Amino acid sequence: MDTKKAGFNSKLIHAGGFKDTKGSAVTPIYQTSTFSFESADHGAACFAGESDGYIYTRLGNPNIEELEKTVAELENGFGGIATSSGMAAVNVCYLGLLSAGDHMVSHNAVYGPSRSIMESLYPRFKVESTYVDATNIDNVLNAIRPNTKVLYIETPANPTIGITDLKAMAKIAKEHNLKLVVDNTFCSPYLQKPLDLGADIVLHSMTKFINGHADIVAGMVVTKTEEDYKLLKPIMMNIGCNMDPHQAWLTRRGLKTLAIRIERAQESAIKVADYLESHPKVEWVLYPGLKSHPQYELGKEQMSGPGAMISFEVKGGLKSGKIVMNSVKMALLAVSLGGIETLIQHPASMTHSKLSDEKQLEGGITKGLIRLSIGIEDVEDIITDLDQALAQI
Ligand code: LCS
Repeated sequence: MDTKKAGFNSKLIHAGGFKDTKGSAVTPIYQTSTFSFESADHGAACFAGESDGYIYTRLGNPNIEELEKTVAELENGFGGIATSSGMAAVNVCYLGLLSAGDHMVSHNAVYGPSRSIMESLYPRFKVESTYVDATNIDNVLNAIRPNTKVLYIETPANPTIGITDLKAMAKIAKEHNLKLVVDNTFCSPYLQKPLDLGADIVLHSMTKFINGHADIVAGMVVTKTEEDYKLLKPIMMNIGCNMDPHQAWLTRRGLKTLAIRIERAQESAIKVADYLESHPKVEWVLYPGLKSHPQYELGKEQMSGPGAMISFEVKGGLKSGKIVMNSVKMALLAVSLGGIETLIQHPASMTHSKLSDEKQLEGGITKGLIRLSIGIEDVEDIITDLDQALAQI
């Protein structure tokens, strides 16, 4: 079936274009490192790019290709480049788009390692970066220098749930000849399509909502143009941060239920955010679905729903927060997000612990901030669990 004109849910099930010669409803796992050629000339043609045949799994594999085509179609992009992890996707973009002497501007509350590697490793290759609160457009404009080449945005940001105006970022990128790279992990293409809003490249930690079952680590880069695809694909292939066929198969399977998983988790997250906001022991809650979110209107405009990620702080800061984290009985005290189980974690000492206290605070990551990823359990049970945990303070 040609899914180009199909709806999002139909694409989730049928996109990818793989046809099994035996009629299997599900793509078999091509658990192979290499593929035999029909002849020496066929092998040469495969290497010359004159034949579609597969060569070697690091360069391409039916399961990986099916997933790449599916995510690219969901994001309305030219092509997808699957990677072994979300961090591999981040680094494929950094390495492909930045050279010695270049500069990158980014949001000060991106996923911890996306920032810490840029500030610790890339200066060795003479790449500079500036991190600002990108929810304020002027901060981004003021950070741009003559050597700025990339604008790297995560929205909603991990873990502050701050929302950056992607159309405004796309305008700035165009005016200053920058590549706009957007980490769309928190939304998935179901809730936000950065390429439609003007981004050049979108990336994902597919470990999260896209796979959704907390059983693999994976990443994806989707480019809007063939030119950027041709620039970035060889970086993945030559670094060797490719996916494994089984990892790709599991991700493609998880992706089929993306929409119903997000709908369910989001419906619960709205109720959990309301519950937390009205709880007397809670200091503040940040959730795009709450009117109190500073970018509530912008969120409604560029996202089709508020998602399943909530940050909050209890009165009494970290000391009380630890009591909540240590007292939950159903939610897992674990990092990662976007899976079917509710997770709770402490960014300052866990996901963002490699950033200095100063950088954490400048990015809005307070010591007491607790992050929740709402799963698909019964919402009554999620709230009961939080309620008994908050009662321990
Ligand atoms: N981008 C975002 C927004 C992320 O949240 C993560 C991981 C990555 C990239 C990297 O992806 P990975 O290599 O782990 O697939 N975020 C995590 C988190 O918040 N908790 O644990 C991992």
